[in-house]
Amino acid sequence: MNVVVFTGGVGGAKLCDGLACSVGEEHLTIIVNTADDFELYGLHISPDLDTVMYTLAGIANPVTGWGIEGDTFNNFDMLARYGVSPWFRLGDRDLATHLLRTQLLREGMQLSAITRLLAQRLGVKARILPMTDDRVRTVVDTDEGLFHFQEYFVRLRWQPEVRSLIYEGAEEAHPNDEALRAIETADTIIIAPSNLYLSIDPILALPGMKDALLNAAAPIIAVTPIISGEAVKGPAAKLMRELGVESSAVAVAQHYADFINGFVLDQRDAALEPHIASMGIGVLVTDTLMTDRKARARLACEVVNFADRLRPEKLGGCRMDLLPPQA
Ligand code: FO1
Repeated sequence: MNVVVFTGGVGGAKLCDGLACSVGEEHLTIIVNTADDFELYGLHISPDLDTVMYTLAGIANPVTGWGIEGDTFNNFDMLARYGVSPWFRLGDRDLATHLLRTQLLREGMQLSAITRLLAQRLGVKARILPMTDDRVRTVVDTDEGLFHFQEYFVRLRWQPEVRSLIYEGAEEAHPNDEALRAIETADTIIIAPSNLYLSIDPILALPGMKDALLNAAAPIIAVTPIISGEAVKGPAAKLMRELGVESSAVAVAQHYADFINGFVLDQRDAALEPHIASMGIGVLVTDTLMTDRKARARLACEVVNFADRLRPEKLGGCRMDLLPPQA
């Protein structure tokens, strides 16, 4: 049972956590967006890689979803004493990740190898794969000018009106080979409830990635990031409206329509099921809000079993009765 997930951001990491509980980390390959990566004080920061890694290691900040639970910000306070207060806050423990990653990159190690090392050291058994080892950066073209992703997302709290998105470097980048092989041999492929433009599209923009999905034997299931026209968290719905797209689950299904076989729709949008089904896409209607770890595992189990129903031959899906008690 090889499950491959495309993810970025906090919402996607929650589903990965649920999948780790329900199908088992050893069966999980997570392909992560790195176009949010960011340099600060000379440190290479990979927020989406760290959010998935910390979440699976059980040390993620449960309130923000990013950074480390219980982390302190003494470094931040000392910077403030120097009259410097960066709008991007790095926790003291979180700093260790950036220091080590940056040092290993400088020594010539690839981001994928570094990620494997850090995840192993945190006891994470799932395979966490950066979408590429090359430099790809999301640039946001807005009514207030061009901004790098973190400036738009954090400093400007995604308020500027977006005209277009550029995935700088995507055309020249090479998709992670291990990710391409994982897609080829997957039993199930899941597009997590991440931001379609900021987390998933940068991965799909890599040469060969979309073809890999189109040629995949596995059923491909997308989980909606939009419920009742709004995002669970973040700018997805606002971006859709600014890019002239209706902010609905139907529009998300349409965005992925050329390569998905199934779509997980939130029960609050059950009325949209016939419209999505009319696109030739299987639809699972369920509660997609992951309010706690049990909800994450339940949703993950439903998604995998939904994929099994869409796949001609049966494969052992996951069973709620097998879930570990702490899930
Ligand atoms: N998001 C914020 O809104 N404010 C921050 O100060 C901030 C710091 C930060 C540090 C490390 C890290 O891995 C993530 C951090 N994030 C912060 C979240 C980050 O902007 C987002 O996780 C992604 O880039 C979007 O998914």
